[in-house]
Amino acid sequence: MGCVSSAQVEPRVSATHKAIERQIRRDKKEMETHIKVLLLGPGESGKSTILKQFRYLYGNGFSDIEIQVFRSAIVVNLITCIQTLITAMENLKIPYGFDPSLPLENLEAMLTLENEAERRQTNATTTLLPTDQQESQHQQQSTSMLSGLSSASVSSEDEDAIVSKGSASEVKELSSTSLPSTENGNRSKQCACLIAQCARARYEAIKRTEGPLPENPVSKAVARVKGMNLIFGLQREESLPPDIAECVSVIWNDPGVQYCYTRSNEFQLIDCCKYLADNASRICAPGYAPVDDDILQARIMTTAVAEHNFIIQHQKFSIFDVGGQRSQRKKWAAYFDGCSAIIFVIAISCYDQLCFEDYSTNRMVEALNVFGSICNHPLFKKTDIILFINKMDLFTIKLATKPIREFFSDYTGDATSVEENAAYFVNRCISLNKYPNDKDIYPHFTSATDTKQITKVLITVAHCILSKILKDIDLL
Ligand SMILES: Nc1nc2c(ncn2[C@@H]2O[C@H](COP(=O)(O)OP(=O)(O)OP(=O)(O)O)[C@@H](O)[C@H]2O)c(=O)[nH]1
Ligand SMILES: [Mg+2]
Repeated sequence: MGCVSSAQVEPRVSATHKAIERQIRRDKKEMETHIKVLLLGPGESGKSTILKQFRYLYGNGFSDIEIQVFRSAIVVNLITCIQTLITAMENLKIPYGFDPSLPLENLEAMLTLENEAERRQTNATTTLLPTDQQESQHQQQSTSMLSGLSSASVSSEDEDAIVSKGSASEVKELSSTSLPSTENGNRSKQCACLIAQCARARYEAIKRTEGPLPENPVSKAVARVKGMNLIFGLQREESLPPDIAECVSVIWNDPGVQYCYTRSNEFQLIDCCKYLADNASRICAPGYAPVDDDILQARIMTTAVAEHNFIIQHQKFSIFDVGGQRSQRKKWAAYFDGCSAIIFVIAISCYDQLCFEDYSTNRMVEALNVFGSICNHPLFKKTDIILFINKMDLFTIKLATKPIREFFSDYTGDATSVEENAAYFVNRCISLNKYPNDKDIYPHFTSATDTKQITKVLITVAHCILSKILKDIDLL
C-alpha cells in the first residue's frame, strides 16, 4: 500500500473544500433569491386571473389539455349565467320585455292600466265573497298601502305591499314625495326603487292575465335554456346543440333581462357574464376554441393551491395561487413560511355585492377584514404587501350609477370621481396596517383581464420585489 505525504494531500483537500464552499454559497444565493410570492385575497377577487397573466407573460401560456378544460368551463359559465338570470327574473319579479329606460310617466301610465284591470278583477271577485271576507281583504289592502307609503326608505317588503295592493297614484305619490332629494345617492336609489315597483306590477299583471310566461320567442328560449344540464361540462370536440346560441342571444338581449343584469348585486352572478353573453354566438359555435381573452374571463373556483415557477430577470419565482372562498382560507397558513412577497387582491367593484358564502356580509367589508388579518399576521410583520385594487374596469362602469355612499356611508368625497372613490378604499386598507414602521403597502390599480394594462403592472411589481429582496440580502 503506497503512502501519500501531507504535502500532496493538502492542495487536493483545499481545492475540494473551496469547491464545496462555492457550492454552498451558490445554494444559499439560490435559496435566498428563490422568490416565493403568495397571491392572497377573497374569492373572485381575480387571483387566478393574475396568475394566468403571469403565465402568458413569463411562462408558456397553456397546454392543449388546459385549453380544453377552459373551453368546457367557459361554455358551462355561459349557460350557468343565463340560467342564473332566468331564476333572478322570477325571484325579482321582472317580466320579460320590461323596459326601464321608458320615461317614468310611461311606466306609471302602464301601472294605471294594470291596476285598473286588477281593480275590476278584484271587484268581480269580492262581489262573490261573503261580507266578513270582504272586510278582511279591505283591511289587508289598507294596512299594506299605509305601511308602504309611510316608510321613509322603502324596503323590499314595502315594495311588495305597494305593488301588489297599491295603485299607480300611490306609486306616483311616493315618487313625487321622495324623488326631489338633492343627494345623488338617494335620488338614484329611489328612482331604482320606483322602476323595481313598476317591474313587479307588470309581472303580477302578466301572471294574472296570461299565466307565468306567455308563448313567444323569449319564453321558448327560456324554457330551452332552463332545461339544460351541463353540470359535467363538455367532452372534447363536443359542441352545444345548434339552437342554443340563438336562445342565449334572445334571452340576453331582452330588455327585462338587461334590467335584471343591472340588479345583479341582488343575487350571485359571475363577473364574466356580459363578456360571455356578448360573445355567445362564437362560444356556442361548433368547433369553438377559446382565444386568450376568453381564457382570462373563464371562472373556475380554486380549490387546490397551485404553484407555478417562472424565471424573471434570471431569478426563480414561485407564485402560489390559493382559493379565496372562506372554506379555502384554512389552507393558506401552510404556505406562509419563507414567503418573500404577498400580492393581495381586492375586487373594488364588489362594494355593492354580498358574499357568495353568506348573503348578509358585504363583499368589500369581507375583503377589508381578510386584508387586515393578513397584514397584521405575526409572520408578516415585516413583509411588505403589494395591494392590487382589481376590477377597476367594472368599478368605473358601476360607479356611474351606484355611488359608494349608498353602501359606505362614511364616504364623503365626490360621488363620481373614480380616483377619489378608489383612493377611499386604498386608505381603508392602509389604515388597517398596525406595523406602519416595519412594512409598506404598495397599491396598484388593476384590471386583470386587460392584458395591456396588467402587463405593465406585473413587470413593475416583479422588478420591485426582486430589487428589494436582492437589496435585503446585500447582493446589489
Ligand atoms: N372584468 C373583469 N373581470 C375580472 C377581473 N379580474 C378577474 N375577473 C373575472 O372575475 C372572475 C373571478 O376571477 P378569479 O381569478 O377566478 O378569482 P379568484 O380570486 O381566483 O377566485 P377564487 O379562486 O375563488 O379564490 C373571473 O371570471 C375573471 O375573469 C378584472 O379586473 N376585470
Ligand atoms: Mg382562483
